[in-house]
Amino acid sequence: MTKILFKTNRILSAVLTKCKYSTAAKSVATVQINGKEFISDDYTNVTPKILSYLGRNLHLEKNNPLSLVRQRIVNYFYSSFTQRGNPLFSVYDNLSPIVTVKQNFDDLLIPLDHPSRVKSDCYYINRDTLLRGHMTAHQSELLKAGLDNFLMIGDVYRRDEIDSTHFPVFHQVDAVRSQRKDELFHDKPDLEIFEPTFDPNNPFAFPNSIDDPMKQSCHTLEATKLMEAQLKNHLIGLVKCLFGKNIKHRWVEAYFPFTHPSWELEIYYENDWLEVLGCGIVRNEILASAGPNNSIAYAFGLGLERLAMALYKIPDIRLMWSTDSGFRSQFENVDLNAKIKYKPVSSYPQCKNDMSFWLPPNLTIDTFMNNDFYDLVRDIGGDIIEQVKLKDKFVHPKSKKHSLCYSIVYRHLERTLTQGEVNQVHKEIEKAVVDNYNVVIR
Ligand code: FA5
Ligand code: MG
Repeated sequence: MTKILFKTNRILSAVLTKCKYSTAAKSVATVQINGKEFISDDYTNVTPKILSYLGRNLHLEKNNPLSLVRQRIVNYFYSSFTQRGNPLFSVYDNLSPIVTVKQNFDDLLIPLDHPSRVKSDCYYINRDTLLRGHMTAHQSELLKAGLDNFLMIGDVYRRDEIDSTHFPVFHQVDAVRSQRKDELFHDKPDLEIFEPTFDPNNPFAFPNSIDDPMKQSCHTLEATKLMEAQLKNHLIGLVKCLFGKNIKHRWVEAYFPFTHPSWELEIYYENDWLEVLGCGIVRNEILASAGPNNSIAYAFGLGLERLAMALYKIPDIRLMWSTDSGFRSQFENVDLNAKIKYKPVSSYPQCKNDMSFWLPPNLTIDTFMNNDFYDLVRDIGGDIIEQVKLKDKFVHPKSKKHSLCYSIVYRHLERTLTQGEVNQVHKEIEKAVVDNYNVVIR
């Protein structure tokens, strides 16, 4: 378990160090990551616990289920797309997860008021820099570098709920496939990618509208439909390659600011529909700003954890991080395409403890940030936190004081926790909650 002191400000105490700049006499708080220094500000919300996941690169770790799924996906793309015998796609799986707001949002046309930007959903290092929330953050820079077919694979960071399928760090594979007219319509030379009213050499001359649900106004319907057919065919091919040809799937209309039209692919797994990826036709503004102004592209992003959990029947997302040999050996030196079913090493019991507190007058049950609380619990409890759930909200009828009750489920994946041990961690969390939010434990 990580032991971190939380005094007045839990971030300041552990990640930030005061340093003096020679030019300015004022002292500035900074965040140190891998020897690099970032000046912190009111947006800083990365925690020591979250920063400790940087560099683990589970997707590249030998014998990790995520790595096996990654290799199968890369192989599928290598073998499906070749040019004169060489793979068409290039793979980027070692890009730094520290990105700018411009990369993660602005370059992808994500509006300033889009919910994905808010502080309570992202891990910001400061106002300009964050841990990427999706691999799409690298799309523009790779297009600018002149690439047209590429995969981007890596760890992404989101502040989210805590349960068996959610962890604040997960892994995505993102891809872009672009084509020019001669490739897309090689046997149909009379068809065009762009509408005659649109001049691809002057792409910003008229606004590219997405009002039509079928296509972007700059594209022809034929080009959009052919790209959609190829995109869907390749992705269905991918899930069939992973899960077998009988896998049930369905397409759901979706919205992403950086693609239009957009879809999500769901597979039927254990009696329920599971969303595995988002995709669509890349907004032409992004392509045109990044360079290629005579092509059309599709893009997708999928989550490796969901696929690995479904493929190998892994019941808890935290297991991906396990270094236990009982877990790891099951994925050692295996044939990539072999059917592996994870055998639980043993299922250790859960311990449940509730935590109720009165909020101070400056907070209400509606303004109290659940995600801040989840991070704090995870920071103190570490990986033995299996689930945190808001159980009850309450306003006292007379005193008008606001109260919250959370249930915290503790479970160690590799041994039995004693109630005494859990109580001690629970007490430490209570103390940190009191110190950070000025609450009164009930
Ligand atoms: C995105 O992240 C988009 N960038 C995907 C995209 C790329 C769309 C390019 C269009 C073009 P979304 O937030 O839905 O979208 O996440 C994509 C996939 O990541 C999901 O389908 C799911 O498989 C996985 N994923 C998302 N959130 C989680 C989570 N909390 N835990 C595990 N996997 C997740
Ligand atoms: Mg989604």
